Amino acid sequence: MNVPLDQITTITSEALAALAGVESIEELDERVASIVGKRSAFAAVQKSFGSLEPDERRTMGAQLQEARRTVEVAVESRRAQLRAAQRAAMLDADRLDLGDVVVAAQTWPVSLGHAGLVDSTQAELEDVFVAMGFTVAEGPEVESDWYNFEALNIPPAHPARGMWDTFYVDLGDPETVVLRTHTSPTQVHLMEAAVANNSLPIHSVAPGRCYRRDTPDARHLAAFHQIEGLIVDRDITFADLAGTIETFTRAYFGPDIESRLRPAFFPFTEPSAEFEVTCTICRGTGCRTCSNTGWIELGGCGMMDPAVFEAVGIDPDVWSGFAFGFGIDRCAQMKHELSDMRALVENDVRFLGQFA
Ligand code: FA5
Repeated sequence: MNVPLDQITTITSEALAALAGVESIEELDERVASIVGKRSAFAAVQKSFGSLEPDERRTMGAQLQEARRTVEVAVESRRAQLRAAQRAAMLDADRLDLGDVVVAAQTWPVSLGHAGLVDSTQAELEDVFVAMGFTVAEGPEVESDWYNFEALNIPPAHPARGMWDTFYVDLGDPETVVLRTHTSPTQVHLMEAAVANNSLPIHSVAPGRCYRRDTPDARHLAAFHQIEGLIVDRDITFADLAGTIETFTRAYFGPDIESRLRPAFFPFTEPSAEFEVTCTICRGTGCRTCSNTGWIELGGCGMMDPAVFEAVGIDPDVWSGFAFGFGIDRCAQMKHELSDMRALVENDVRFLGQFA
């Protein structure tokens, strides 16, 4: 009987049996030295080969190495099995029971989100003007100098440009493309289109975003919204403008809010006025929001200046009209009594949630 060969067979079967009994990767790491490493039966048997004849020692050494490799492969295969089982157990523990989610959704109301206050105010303003016979138009937020200024009777270097602190876009010649500072350039687009399509008169409003290099404060933002109004028709007078603004104020704010028009200057309207309402924060007694005046300016307005009609090819002897531009954010601020306009852009869910 070949004793060393029997020994190798025996220790190999014992090593494989020991491996099969290992239950975890940690246990495998602890026991691997005694199964196949320096403390194993393989190491002991190898030492005993010192007493064999050289030829037999070589043959038995090769057999022992092969047996040890077999066990090493079995160790790695057992390690892979244990890792897969560990991962499956982890996934099982993490599995989400959809039944639980449904129950959670029923007991924990999930908010669906809603339009922001500026969007909903814009929609309300559009509704009021549509009910008054206006159609709703829109214009681009990036404008050429011509639309934002020149066609509105504000030539280059005119001191009135100082009324609007402008963001310029890095396109074309310097300072020829702007982020619109107001919605008034939409007037020019509407009139040009009406002339091109021979579709005068115009009774339109055009809401949209505007940009100014204004420092945000209680009544100002750098990106804000206006709604422009434009009437071009025959025999339009200042009384039509005043009546339109009065009708709008009552429809949007209700009968309790007072409004007034104060003389003002805009290069594209003559005469021009500023439209103000009683400050809803202090009800007219004066506060930080209205700079202690008791009034808040909502917009500008006036009768169309003949120079603007001429710039777009409308005959001022036949047509007359008026325009206005109200701040949408200001309307929201006054309607909902917000002492600081910055609340509209701070994204505080406690604020937003009040307007669901
Ligand atoms: C204008 O922008 C003129 N285009 C209005 C106009 C239109 C006059 C048509 C005549 C005919 P003004 O700069 O005053 O005017 O702005 C009008 C309104 O926009 C202000 O009363 C205010 O309600 C709002 N507004 C202006 N700047 C800001 C700002 N930085 N943040 C929030 N609202 C603003």
